Amino acid sequence: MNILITGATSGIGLATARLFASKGYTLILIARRLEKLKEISASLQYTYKNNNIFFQCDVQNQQQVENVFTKLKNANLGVDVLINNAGLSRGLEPIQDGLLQDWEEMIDTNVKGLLYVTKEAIPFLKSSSNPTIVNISSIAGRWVYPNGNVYCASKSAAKVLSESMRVDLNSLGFRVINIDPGLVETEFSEVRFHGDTERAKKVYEGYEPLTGEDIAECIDFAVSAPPNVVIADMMILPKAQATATIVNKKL
Ligand code: NDP
Ligand code: 8X3
Repeated sequence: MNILITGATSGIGLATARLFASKGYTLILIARRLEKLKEISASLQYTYKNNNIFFQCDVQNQQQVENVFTKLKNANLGVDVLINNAGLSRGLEPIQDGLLQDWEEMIDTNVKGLLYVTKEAIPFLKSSSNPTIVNISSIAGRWVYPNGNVYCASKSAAKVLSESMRVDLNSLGFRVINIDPGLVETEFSEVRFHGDTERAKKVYEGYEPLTGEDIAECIDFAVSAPPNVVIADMMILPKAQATATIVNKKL
C-alpha cells in the first residue's frame, strides 16, 4: 500500500509516517523543511527498511503541488491512501485584532492546500483497489473557542470538505475519514505563537495531553479497518479535556 502524508516533518504527520513505515508501507512524504525530510526519510529507511520518497512542497502553492504529482506519475507511483495532515494555526487574537497575514496563511494551508493536494491525488487514488482519504481537521472545527476564529473556521471547512468528498466520491468507491483531535503536544502551539516556546509549553502544563503517536494509532485503526468499513468521523480527546475550553488542569 502506498500512503501519501502531507506535513510529515513533525507531530502527527511524523508519528503517522513512523507507524506506517513500521508496518511496511511505501510512503510519499511532503513538507516544506527539506533538511528534516532528508533526515526522516533516511531514518525510516535505516530503522524499518522503509521504501519512501519525499518532496519539498508548500501546499499553499498550487504549482508546487502539481509538480509533486507530475513527478509521482513519471516515477509510476500510485497512491492508495492520502493523509491531508499539513496544517497550522497562527495567532490567538480576538477577531478585531487579527492579522491579515495570519488569516491568509491558515486559510491557504488548511483549506486551499488541502484542496490542491486532494484534486491532484484523486486521479491516482482512482486506480487503487480501496482509495482512502484521511482529513485531519480538529475539535476546533466542531467547537468555536475564544480567539480561535479563523483557525476554527478553517478546520470547520476541512470537516465540511470531508463530508463533501464522501458524497461526491461515493460512486467512485472512496472511503473518506475525518479525524478531529483535541489537545496534542506537537510543534502546533509553537507555530501558533510565532516561536514563543515558553507560551507554547504552558498550553500542555497541568495535565497529560495527547501525543502525535496517539493520533497515529487512531489513523491506522481507521485506515486498516476492513475495506467495507468507513470510520467516517473520529473525535479524540485526552482524558483531561471535556470541550475545547474545559480542561482539568492541576496547576
Ligand atoms: P506540527 O506543527 O507539529 O506539524 C505540522 C506539519 O505540517 C509539519 O510537518 C509542517 O511541516 C507541515 N506544514 C505546515 N504548513 C505546511 C505547508 N504550507 N506545506 C506543507 N506542509 C506544511 O503540528 P501538528 O502535528 O499538531 O498538526 C498536524 C495537523 O493536525 C494540523 O492540520 C493541525 O491543524 C491538526 N491538529 C492539531 C492539533 C494539536 O493539538 N496539535 C489538534 C487538532 C488538529 P513544514 O513546516 O516542514 O512544512
Ligand atoms: C488544535 C486543537 O484546541 O488548539 O486544533 O484548536 S485546538
